[in-house]
Amino acid sequence: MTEQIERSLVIVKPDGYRRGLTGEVLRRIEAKGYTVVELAVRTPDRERLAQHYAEHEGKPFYEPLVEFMSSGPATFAVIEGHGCIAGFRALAGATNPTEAAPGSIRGDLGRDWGLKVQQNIVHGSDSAESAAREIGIWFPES
Ligand code: D4T
Repeated sequence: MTEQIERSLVIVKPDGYRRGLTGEVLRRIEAKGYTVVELAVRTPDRERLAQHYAEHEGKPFYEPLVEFMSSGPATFAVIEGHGCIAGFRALAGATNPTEAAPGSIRGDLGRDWGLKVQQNIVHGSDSAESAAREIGIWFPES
């Protein structure tokens, strides 16, 4: 059991936004019972992406990842609820959409497009520390 109400940063990435999947992702979050407490559509800038993805700097998919993530509008949401960090990652499914279980967002709606970076529709924070850091980057006023 998680005692504290958690917050997680969710991004519907530019591929998900372009494909009109923002509503479907938010529907699944709300159907699960989590609350959307912040919501914004914006094209991610490279400076904040560099902060967000600092752990991946130097990896072969880093440049394609930043290029992809800054390629157009994305939907940023802060969601809230007990256990929502792990809960949303379960809703999202495995990073590789080919391996993501059917029933998950990536398993149902994503696929491998043969590109240098996985276009896997959503991002969700992976820990309470990451969530606090990422929410601070994208919603500094919250
Ligand atoms: P994000 O961070 O986008 O929610 O995805 P994950 O938490 O599931 O995955 P991640 O941080 O390890 O990777 C960030 C981003 O890079 C892409 N990626 C990742 C990729 O194209 N190839 C790879 O080998 C890895 C590890 C997918 C998500």
